[in-house]
Amino acid sequence: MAVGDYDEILKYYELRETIGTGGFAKVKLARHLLTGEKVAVKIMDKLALGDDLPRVKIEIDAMKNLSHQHICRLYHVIETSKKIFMVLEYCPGGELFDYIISKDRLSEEEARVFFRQIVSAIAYVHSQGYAHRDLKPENLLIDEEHNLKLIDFGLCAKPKGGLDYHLNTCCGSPAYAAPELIQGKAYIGSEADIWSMGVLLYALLCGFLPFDDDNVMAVYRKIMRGKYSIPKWLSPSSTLLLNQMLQVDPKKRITVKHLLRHPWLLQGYSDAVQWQSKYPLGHLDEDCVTELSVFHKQSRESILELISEWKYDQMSATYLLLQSKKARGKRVRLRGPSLRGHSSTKQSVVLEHSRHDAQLDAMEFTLSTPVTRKVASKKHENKENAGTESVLRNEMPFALPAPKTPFAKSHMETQVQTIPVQAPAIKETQFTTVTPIKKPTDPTNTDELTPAEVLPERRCNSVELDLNLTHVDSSQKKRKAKIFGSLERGLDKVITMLTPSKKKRSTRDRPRKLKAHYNVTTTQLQNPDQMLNEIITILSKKHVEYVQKGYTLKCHTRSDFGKVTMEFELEVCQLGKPEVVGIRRQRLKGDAWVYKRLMEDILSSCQV
Ligand code: H91
Repeated sequence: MAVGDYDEILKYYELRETIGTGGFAKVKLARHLLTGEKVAVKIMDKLALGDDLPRVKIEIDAMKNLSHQHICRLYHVIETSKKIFMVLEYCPGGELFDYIISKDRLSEEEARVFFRQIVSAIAYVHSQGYAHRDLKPENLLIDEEHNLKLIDFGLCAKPKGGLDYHLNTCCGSPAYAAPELIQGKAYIGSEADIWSMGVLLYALLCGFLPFDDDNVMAVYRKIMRGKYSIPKWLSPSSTLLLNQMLQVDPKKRITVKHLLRHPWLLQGYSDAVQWQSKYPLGHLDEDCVTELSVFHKQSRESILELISEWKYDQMSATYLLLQSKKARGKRVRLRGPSLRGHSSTKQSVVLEHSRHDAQLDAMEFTLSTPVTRKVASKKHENKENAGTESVLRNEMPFALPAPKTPFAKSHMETQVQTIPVQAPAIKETQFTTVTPIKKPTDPTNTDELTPAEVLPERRCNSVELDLNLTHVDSSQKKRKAKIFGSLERGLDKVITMLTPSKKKRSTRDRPRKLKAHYNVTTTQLQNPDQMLNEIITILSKKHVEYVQKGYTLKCHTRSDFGKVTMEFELEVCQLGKPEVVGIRRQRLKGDAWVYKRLMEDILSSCQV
């Protein structure tokens, strides 16, 4: 991909490493140059999107209308001839899914804190006339303050006549889909969301899914019967609430209105769930407007007018990021062109990060001092886009998306009341997916090595994954459970971001120093090289392909047909107090529950 595709985004943001991939998108960490705030940038290639393009339009339109404390904020949309960039609120805590599995399951108290936030977000979404239709723990992210933010509105719907109107598209992830949706009946979006929330609450409290099997049809049958097991640790009040949400007949299902003051959600709280937005778009913050008018040397009135247009351009982004800065108790100040702090004088400039710099620096995420260009202060809009045909503005026919996430069955070691659950024998071929890894040809994507760049002995071939846990003895099972629990339990501190220069050195010659985090497994080893070698041996044994980059192993699994089914990273790192080696893991692509089992399998084979 030509570097030119990134010119526009690099005017306003410093792009950093890829933090995830969601189906057809790549998500990168970035920094907004004017505010210095971290953001997540979802990057999509228009050509590659193909039939999924309408989904992107749906997501952008929905996110422009939704402004809520528990919904990931959209700041900026940049469309070029080839790419669509969505600049989003950054959530350093990652997915709720990873958090649940790191603790096996959540206590009722902790589940309640999260579930109140989920109910708040969904009540707001429904109040705005939308149904989300893809609620699952992978679509809830944890922010800096340990609050949840709902993402992925690509499957959401806003029926023309209001939410009481029926929908027909069957979408979302099978395991979370409501019975009426699976049957292909016309359904009410809000009722289907309540069912998915029931599945989600079950996953929070149990650490596995209520309706699960190796075979998708079997999952559908279980959903239609509506019978699920009730592990012994579930309290009667949790069981009752789950039963009210997981009613096969949508008319018998509890409504959001009743959820807001349901006794289970009120336990330990004096108030009903607050669902109204704390950040309605109609109200503009005085301090942020003042700072913008001083910075741009324009009257408050003209700034107010510009912000109120809500074009999701640099003006919207700067305002929203200033507002988020203020909400976190930081100074409402805009920076000059240099991020390195040499110059903080306010100038009316459009930042233009040199194309050449981006090419050279992307490898190690260093950013050279951007070249600046003076422009008239009112012309902050990107003129370069003027001639580009906008896909987002065009009316597009609605294409029905195919069901998205493959499902997988979770293993269960607990006593169950209604259904006997056998451990799964998952083979890699049993989950479908996705696009094969593309060779990264865009120079800003140098953090992903192509196979050609890898030493031959560091690569291995894919055969079949043995994720069958039935043959594992119970002591080993306990160890597996511990891998995600143990020391990192409760430690939800954010991995300290390394400065670019530090990063340059550490990713190559020595492991990074990281803080304990729920995505980091603590080991008893002190020698990082020994740990690295051990992981490499296990990966080879499990037929997981990998690319080594310093102490990071970029891993992927393939189906029998050669398609990449899962992508994840394992990084050997150095922990402090006690000074031991840790293993950071991050899922980039693939089914979350299948990933969970693979991680348990790999890490239990290491000396952790
Ligand atoms: N899953 C459905 O992995 C598989 C950190 C991280 C931090 C983020 C902010 C926004 C988004 C993702 C973030 C993120 C996709 C975001 C928002 C919207 C959206 C998409 C992503 C993954 C993709 C990467 C995500 C998690 C979900 C991390 N991610 N680590 N901040 O549509 Cl609205 Cl795709």
